Amino acid sequence: MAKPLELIKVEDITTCESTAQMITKARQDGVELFFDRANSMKACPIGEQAACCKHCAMGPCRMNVNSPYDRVGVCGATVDTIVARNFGRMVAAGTAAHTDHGMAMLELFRDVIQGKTKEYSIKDPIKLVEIAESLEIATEGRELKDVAMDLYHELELTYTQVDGEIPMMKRVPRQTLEHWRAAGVVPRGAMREIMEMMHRTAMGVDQDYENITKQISRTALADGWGGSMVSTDISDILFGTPSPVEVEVDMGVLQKDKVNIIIHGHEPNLLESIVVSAADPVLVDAAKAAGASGINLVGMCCSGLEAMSRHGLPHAGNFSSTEAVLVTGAVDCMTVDIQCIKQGLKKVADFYETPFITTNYRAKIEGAIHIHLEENDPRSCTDEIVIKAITRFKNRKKPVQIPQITAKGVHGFSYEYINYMLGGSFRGSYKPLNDNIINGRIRGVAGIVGCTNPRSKQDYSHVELVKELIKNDVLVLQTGCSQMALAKAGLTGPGAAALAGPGLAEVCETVGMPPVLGLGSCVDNSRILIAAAEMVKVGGLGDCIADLPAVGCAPEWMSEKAIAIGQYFVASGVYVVFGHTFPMTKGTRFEKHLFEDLENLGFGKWGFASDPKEMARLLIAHIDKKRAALGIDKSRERVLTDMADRRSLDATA
Ligand code: SF4
Ligand code: MSK
Repeated sequence: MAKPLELIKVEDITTCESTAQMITKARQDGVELFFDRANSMKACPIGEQAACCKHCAMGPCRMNVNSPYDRVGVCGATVDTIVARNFGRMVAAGTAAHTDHGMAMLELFRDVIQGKTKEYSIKDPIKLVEIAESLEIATEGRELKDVAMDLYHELELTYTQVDGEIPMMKRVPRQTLEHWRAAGVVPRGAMREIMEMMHRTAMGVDQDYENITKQISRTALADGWGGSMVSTDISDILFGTPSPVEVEVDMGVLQKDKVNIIIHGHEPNLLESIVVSAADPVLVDAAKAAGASGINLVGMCCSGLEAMSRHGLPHAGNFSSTEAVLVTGAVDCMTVDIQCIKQGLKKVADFYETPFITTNYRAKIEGAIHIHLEENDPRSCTDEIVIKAITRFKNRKKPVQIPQITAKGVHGFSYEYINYMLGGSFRGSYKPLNDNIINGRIRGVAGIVGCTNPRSKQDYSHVELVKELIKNDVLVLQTGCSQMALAKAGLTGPGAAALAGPGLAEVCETVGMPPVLGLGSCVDNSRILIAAAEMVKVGGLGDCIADLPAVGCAPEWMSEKAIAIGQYFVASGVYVVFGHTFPMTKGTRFEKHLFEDLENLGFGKWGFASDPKEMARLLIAHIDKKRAALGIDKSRERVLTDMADRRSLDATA
């Protein structure tokens, strides 16, 4: 039996004003949201520290988190084995999610090349050729279709290669790759790595936490430099590589007099087709005949990030706001594909009489309408979704209450655009970035990414951390739900340069960029890896990724995908700090291995902090350590954000 709901103050749940208004309304309407469930269901203290094993029927075996070495499992497994196995399975699950997504994109690419799918086409042939050349596929004088087919076969190995290095290893900086070879962590195909990870973590197999960690790294690298990277590259080739676009965000983008359709999930093919359906004059006329002034397509979560960066569509909010947006009563349909889709959405959608439509055979939800998106005929699915939304608009009965809050920002940066932005169209280059890091105007680079979590005040850590970093001249790259937290707070526009330290502000002004660059969805973290590889290649900042004054952080993470992402950055040489919680038993040798030893072995390492100011302190200290090692350190004080800064942000928002 769940405990009775204890209502906590809305201001303690979220810093997103729209979401706060909708939580209040949901309570008045008697609708339960995931914030309420997080409040009433306390996390199991043993599970929270990953100290429980249920890998066989001799257990489950629960370790003592206060004194982790006072017992072992029935089979004799130590706490280090148990926690490492649990961590490994999280990485395997996160890697599986990204690689399955990537493989679906690759299959779509194949069908487009073979002419089986006519609804999509190759939008960025230049990127296709660049990726082919980076993998040493001949392009000179060949038909694009032939190059594309060779590229397909080469990239398929990312998933299926049984032995040997996957082709994407050609994009890894030489010294980083040599280090991986020496450490025995160069990935084979993701299917093989995930299979081996699951095998080695089964009862009675790998019971040496250091050896398990090697497979954890290998599996994660098959994600970051494999499945995720293919997903991003193929999405760009098929749907266009993003370039900066000004976008309106927050729940105020819903329009009372229009048919509002929310797209939520991760794969771009659903949204690419629905964009076409929503612009179809027949359907627009049908919407008008129903009394609407038009159709308003709005993105959420990572689908929304893809939609805004490729089409400039408005974005209503991140993971923690997907139930809350339904409470407006203004959503005429929510359609979803894969990942981060709460089952609880169905119940909230039912209350507000909003059609809730799943479209992917891998992600059905009990009771939801399922309209399968057939890749060879996506329009029949997306047209039907639009028709259902129009019908709901026509029959709207629930009162509509839309928070009148919006913000504007610039999104849609990519590795390629940063290259062009910094170096100019004729000789795009990361050299100006490296030069500005070497001369100290930019102190370092931080990837601030990841989810929001109902057990953590929504958006708070993302925003406070990023403010702290830019004030200290750290250039911030963003993906996933974190990007939307900053967008709502007004920190993704050029005006945010007013909050940056003098060096970073000068660079932003000269180049005309904000200090916070949004790079897309959570699968697009591979863009940050490629940017890091380019920084190494350009020179002056060491020989491998581990030498760069670069760090990563997911302050409010929740998904296994985030753990896989964190691990592929750590294995690539980056210091990664997570906030909110960490699936680790404190005081164990495995904890020391991840948080200290890996760095001494030439990788990056993990860190943890629950307060954003402490996260910033850890990240900046690491950047300064790397700068000192490179001999480019200048003594400088860390500055803290104060009330004057807050007022200046309000003025720029
Ligand atoms: Fe317990 Fe060992 Fe079975 Fe895990 S594998 S449940 S520790 S007996
Ligand atoms: S959607 S994985 S909540 S970033 Fe990519 Fe957001 Fe995290 Fe899902």
